[in-house]
Amino acid sequence: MDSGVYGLLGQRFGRGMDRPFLRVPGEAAVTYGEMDARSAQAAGWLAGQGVSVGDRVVAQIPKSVDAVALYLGVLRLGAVYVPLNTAYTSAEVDWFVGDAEPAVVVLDESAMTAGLDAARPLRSVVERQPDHLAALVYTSGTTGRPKGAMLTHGNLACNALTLNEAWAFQPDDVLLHALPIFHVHGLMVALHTAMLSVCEVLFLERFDAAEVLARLPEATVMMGVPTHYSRLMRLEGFAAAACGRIRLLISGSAPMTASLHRDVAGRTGCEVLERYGMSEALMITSNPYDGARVAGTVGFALPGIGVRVCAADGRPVVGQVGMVQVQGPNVGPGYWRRPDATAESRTDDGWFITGDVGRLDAGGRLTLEGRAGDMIISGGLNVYPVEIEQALDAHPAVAESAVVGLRHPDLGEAAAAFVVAEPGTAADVDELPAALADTLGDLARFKHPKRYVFVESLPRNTMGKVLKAELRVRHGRLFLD
Ligand code: MLC
Repeated sequence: MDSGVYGLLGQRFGRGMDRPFLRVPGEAAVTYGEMDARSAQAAGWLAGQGVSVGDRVVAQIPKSVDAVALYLGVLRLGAVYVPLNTAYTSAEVDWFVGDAEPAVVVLDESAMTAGLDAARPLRSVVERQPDHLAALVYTSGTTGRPKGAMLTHGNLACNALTLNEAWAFQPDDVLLHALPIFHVHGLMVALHTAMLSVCEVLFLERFDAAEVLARLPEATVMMGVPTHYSRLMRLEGFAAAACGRIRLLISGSAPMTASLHRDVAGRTGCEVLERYGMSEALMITSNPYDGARVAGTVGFALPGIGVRVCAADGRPVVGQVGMVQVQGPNVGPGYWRRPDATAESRTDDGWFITGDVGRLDAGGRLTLEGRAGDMIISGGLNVYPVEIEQALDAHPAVAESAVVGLRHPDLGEAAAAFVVAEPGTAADVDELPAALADTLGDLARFKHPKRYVFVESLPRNTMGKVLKAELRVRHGRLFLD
C-alpha cells in the first residue's frame, strides 16, 4: 500500500472513471474521474497554502461534493484530515485547533471552492505506509477534554476492504447517503466502502425523513443511525414498495432496539443489518450478510479482528457480561498527543478497551449491554456529561448538577440534567432552563440537556459519589411519558 488509502481507492475506481460517484438530487452526478480531478485540485490548493506531508488540516464545513474532494485531497497529499461537527461553537473549534495544531483550518466553504477552482492540480499521490496517520477524529473524553482518535492509512484501507466484502458491495449498488461527513460513519465507512466497488452514492445534504423516503426507491443500500430508521417508521410510505431495490439496510453508531429492528422488518421486509464500531477502531463487528441478523445483537467480529469480553479480573469470558476489548488492523494507534489516555485504553497484552459492556455467546455473537462510563449516545452522537455538568455548575444559581442519558423515543437516548438550585438564589425554576442554556452557549446545541429537572438533592453513596444509575432508574421514563 505504497500510496496509502487514496492509492487503494484510486486503483479500484480507476477502472470506472466515467461512472457516477456522488449524485446530489437535482444536479448532474459527479463522476469518479471528476472527483479524482477535483481532489487533485484540492491537493494543489492545500500545497499552495503550505500544507505538506503529515500536517493536519482541520475542516468545519457543510456536507458537499467539495467537502469530499477536500478530504480526498488531504489523503492524496499525505496530510492528516481532522473533520469537525458543524454544530461545534467557535469556542469548541478554537480548542480543537489548539490541540491539532493544523497547518490550515477550513471554515469558509465558498472561499475553499474558489481556491480549488483556481488551484493547479497536484495529480501525484504521496507515498504512505500503513502506519502513517491519515485522520484525527475527535471524541470527547471522560474528563471532559476531547481526545483525537488517530487513524492510519492501514486502519482505513483494511476496514474498507473488509466491509466492502462483508456487505457484498457490487458495482451496480446505489448507496443512499444521508449521514453527516464529519464522523467515521458517513465519511469513511460509507464512502470508502462504496468507492471500492465504484458505486453510485445518492448524496443528500442531511437526513430529512421525507427526502430519504422519496429517494429510497432508487437505492440498493442505506447506512444510517437508529434515529434515521425510527424517523422513517413514522412515515406511512416507509414500506416494502419503497424498498423495492433495497438489498441492505445497515444501522450503527448507537444501539438499535430489538423492537425497532422488528418493526422495520415487519414494514419493509428488510432485516436491518446492525454493526458495531467506534472512531478509535472503525468497524469491529457486524451481523452477517448471509445468515441470521439477530435483533438486539451486533453480530460477529469482522474477519481479521479479535473481539473478547473480559471479566473484572481481566479473564476472557463467554456467556457472561464484561468489558468488550478489540485487537486488529482496524484499531488506531491511540489518542493524539495523549500517551496517558492511550495507555489507559489498552490492556497489558495490547487489546483496546472499548468502554462498552457486552456478552459473547459460545458462537462468538456479541450483544452490547451498556457502557462502563457515563457517556450518552444521542442520535448517534456522543455526549459527555462531565462537560455539561462543569458548565452548569459554573452558573451562580446552580449548587450542583448531574447529567444522565435517558431513553428517548427519537434519539434513542437523550441528556437530562438534574439540578440542585443554590440556596438563597431564589432561582425561578421556570426561567432557569433558558438561563442555563445561555450558560452552555460555548457548547454545541446537540449536547444541551433536552430536559432540566430541579431536585432537592442528588442521590449519593456513602463515599459521596452521585448515583447516576439511580437517577436513570428513577427517571427512566422522563422522555417516554
Ligand atoms: C441534532 N440535535 C440533536 C442531535 N442532532 N440533539 C441531540 N442529539 C443529536 N444527535 C438537536 C440540535 O442541536 C437542534 O437543537 C435540533 O436537534 C435540530 O437540529 P437538526 O440539525 O435540524 O437535527 P436533525 O437534522 O434532526 O438531526 C438529528 C439526526 C442527526 C439524528 C438526524 O443528529 C444525525 O444525522 N446523526 C447521525 C450522527 C452520526 O453520523 N454519527 C456517527 C458517529 S461515528 P436545538 O436545541 O438547537 O433546536 C460512530 C462510530 C460508528 O459513532 O460506529 O458509526
